[in-house]
This record gives sequence, structure tokens and C-alpha cells, in this order.
Amino acid sequence: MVTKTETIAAIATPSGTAGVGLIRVSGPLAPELAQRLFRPAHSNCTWQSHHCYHGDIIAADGKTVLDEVLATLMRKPRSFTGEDVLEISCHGNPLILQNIMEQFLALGCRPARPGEFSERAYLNGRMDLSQAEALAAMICAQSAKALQLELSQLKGSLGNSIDELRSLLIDGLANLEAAIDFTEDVSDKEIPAVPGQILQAAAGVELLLSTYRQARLITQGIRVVIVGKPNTGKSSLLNRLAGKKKAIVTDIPGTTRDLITETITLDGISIHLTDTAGIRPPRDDIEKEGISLVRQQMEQADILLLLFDGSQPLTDEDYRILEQSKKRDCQILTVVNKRDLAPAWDNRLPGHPLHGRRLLDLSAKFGDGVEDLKKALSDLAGGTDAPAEGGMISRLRHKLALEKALACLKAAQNCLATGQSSEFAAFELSEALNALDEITGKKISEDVLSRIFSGFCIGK
Ligand SMILES: Nc1nc2c(ncn2[C@@H]2O[C@H](COP(=O)(O)OP(=O)(O)O)[C@@H](O)[C@H]2O)c(=O)[nH]1
Ligand SMILES: [Mg+2]
Repeated sequence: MVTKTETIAAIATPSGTAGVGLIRVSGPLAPELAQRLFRPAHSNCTWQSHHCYHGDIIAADGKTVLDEVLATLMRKPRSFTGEDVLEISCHGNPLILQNIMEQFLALGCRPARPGEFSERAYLNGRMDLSQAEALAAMICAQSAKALQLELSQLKGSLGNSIDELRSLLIDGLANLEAAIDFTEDVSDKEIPAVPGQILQAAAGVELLLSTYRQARLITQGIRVVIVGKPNTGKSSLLNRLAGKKKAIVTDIPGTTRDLITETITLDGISIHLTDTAGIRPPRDDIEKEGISLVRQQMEQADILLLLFDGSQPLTDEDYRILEQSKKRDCQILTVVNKRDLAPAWDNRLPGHPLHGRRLLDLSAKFGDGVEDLKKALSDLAGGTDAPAEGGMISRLRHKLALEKALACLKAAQNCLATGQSSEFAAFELSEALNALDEITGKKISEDVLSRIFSGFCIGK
């Protein structure tokens, strides 16, 4: 247990007017501040831990009533931070919250830094680092699936998977160390080739790594960029998917110049849509700027939605966009719009530039086929898959640590397979352990820690 002498305080609810606001205090002064600033409404206030008491908050002058509140003291170590914690639920007027905060500060607290409550919880062993990160991410989660994933990590799913891998490695190390101790007595041939634990751990690390793409999609959502030449109906399609008129639709080519974005949710996954300027030789500087923005967007897309007009013959502009899209390393959905009008081309004909490609037909104007497009988007995003059992990794930090662990495990296998001394393999295994410990925070540098926690909200 890390003893912190400073008592920290923060308003934990968002700024602005609300029914209720919450102030959190953590540290050794919390019980004394409860006694000093709270006047109970009933005489039975004994400050039992985790009990909620009704009364007034009184200013440090001992007279002025600041608000009628509920106060709860949670004594260490059974609190969120592992320290004595006082929570005051008051009325959610920013002036009241500020007034109460000032009393705490006047009596010796200091304002908490972002994430400092969680940091203390981690330092006091109330949660591991992966859980603290999940907590911060859960607060900001944008979709139901993301919420579910972070909650499962908060409950320890990733930490448990890492613990299992750890114990495999510790057993593996024990095996190797036994081999090192008896190396005098054992001829080369008798040294076990590769302890099963190493193979098992490597497979476990690979399994976790394989969840990254899916988990990123779940937590970050997926970027879909709609591209096509002018007048294919890109803006109409964005409006149709968004279910509202976001982008201006006209029959004048080159109407859209800025990027127009909208986020929708499909099957619990956020889909960030971007409508772009039609790609063609630009007619003026504004259009030129707009088209250069499209190119940047194409670079960042997870899915490129190529839109063609089915009612007009394809042109060189269409072919150019098609060629450009082939250079991109992302998923591509090829969509043909205006299927309410007579078709002007047929990709089933041999030699057609879109021959053999799976096309989605729709009418952005009237809505036919749009449900199929949503289904296709959701399938590409893996929207119908439930999050994997056990841990999933959605943070780059975790991915990098696992990649490091995997590289060490492979190196250990290689040492043993090539008959090198077991000591080399043991060294690689302990490096793999260190990499795993970065995820749960068992072993981590101060810098990394402060970078992680500084991204949190105040009051969390
Ligand atoms: N008939 C028909 N017209 C459409 C359809 N989608 C868009 N349009 C029309 O095509 C023109 C260009 O549409 P817009 O969405 O502005 O295209 P953008 O330049 O690609 O953004 C407008 O007159 C739209 O009403 C469609 O599915 N069917
Ligand atoms: Mg447009």
C-alpha cells in the first residue's frame, strides 16, 4: 500500500447545471473534513463506513449553510482509491459545487489532477493498470459494444488472461532454471526441447493479439469515406444513412467542397461517415482544396465507399477513382446509385471495368437498397460478432507489449531449438514476463504511468 499524505478533492460531475453534483475527496483528511463541514440532520450520524448521511454542508466559518446534501464516508482500504474517501452529493448548481470545493481546499485539500483517483486506486492495488485504462475508456465509450468491451476489461478479463500467461511463463522459467542448475549432470540430449508452457503462452499471446483489429473497430468505430465523381449522389447517400439532411444536395456538379461528417450506429458499432467533394479536374481553387481533402480522407479510411451513377455511362473520372482506390490498403464497398432510373451499363458484360466485382445497388434518393448497404457495412465492421470470450485488446500500448512478449517467446524457442544454453532462453522468458507486466502495470515506468493517467477525466 502506497501512503499518500496529500488529500485530494475534485468535482466529479460534468460542469453545468444538473439535478445532482458530486464532490469526491480522497486521503487522510477525509474523515476529519466530514466531521468539520457536515452537520447531520439526525443525531444518529456515526460515520459508519459506506453509510449515507443526510444533512447540511457548513462553510469553514461554522455558520453559513452551503447546501443540503448526502454524505458518505468510505474508509480505507475498502474504497475506490484504497484511501479514506468522502463523497458529497449536493445540488448540481456549479456555484454550490464550487463553494463546497473551496471549503475543502481551505481546509488542506488540493485539487486532484486528471485521473488521480484512479492512479491512487492502481497504486494501492485496488485495480490493475488495464482495469484503470478500461475505466477511463468506459466513461468515454461511444457505442453499446464499446461499453461492453471496456466493462469486461474493467471486470478484469484482460488482467486475468495476462495472469494466466504469466503463470505459464513462471512455470516455464522454473523448468529452465532446473535445467540450468543440473546442467553439469545433464547431457545436451536430455534437455527438454521446448517446455510446453512456452508454446502454450505464445499461442495465448497470439490469440490476444488477434483480437486487436476487432476490438479497435468496436471501441473507435469505423471510418467510412464516400468517394465518387460529382453528382453520383454521395451527399444524398450520407443524408439517407444519417436519417437527416446534413449535406446539401443539388444537381449542380461540385456542390460539396468541405468534408461533411456524421456518426451513426449500426449493430452497436459507431460508423463515422464522411461525404466528400466529387473527384474531377477542379474548376476553381475551392474545389481544388476540397478534392485534396478527399485524398487525405482516402488515406485514413477503414472502408472506402466508391459510389457510381448507374443511370449514366461510366467516364474516365470514374475509372480514375477506381484505380486510385486499388492503391489503398483498406476495405472497399462498390455501390451503384440511382437504381430507380434505367440502367446505363451492366458490369456482367465481359471487359466491363467493374466486371466480376460485387456491386451493391441502391437508390439514395428513394431509399431502396440502403438497408442492404447498412448490412454490408456492419458485416465489414464485424458488427454481428459478439466480443470474444476472455480478454480483448483495444489499446496500442497493450498490442505493443504483447508483440514484445511474443518476440521474446519466439527467441526463447529458438534458443532451445538450436541447443543454446538454457540461460539464454530463461533471459528471453523473463523479458516476456516484463512485457506482460507492462500491461497490468506490475512493472512500469513513472513516465508511462503519468502519461496514461493524465489522459483521464478530472474526478476519476
Ligand atoms: N433519380 C435519382 N437521383 C438521385 C439519386 N441520388 C441522388 N440523386 C440526384 O443526383 C443529384 C446529385 O446528388 P448529390 O447527392 O448532390 O450528389 P453528389 O455530388 O455526389 O454529392 C441530385 O439532383 C440528386 O437529387 C437517386 O438515387 N436517384
Ligand atoms: Mg455532394
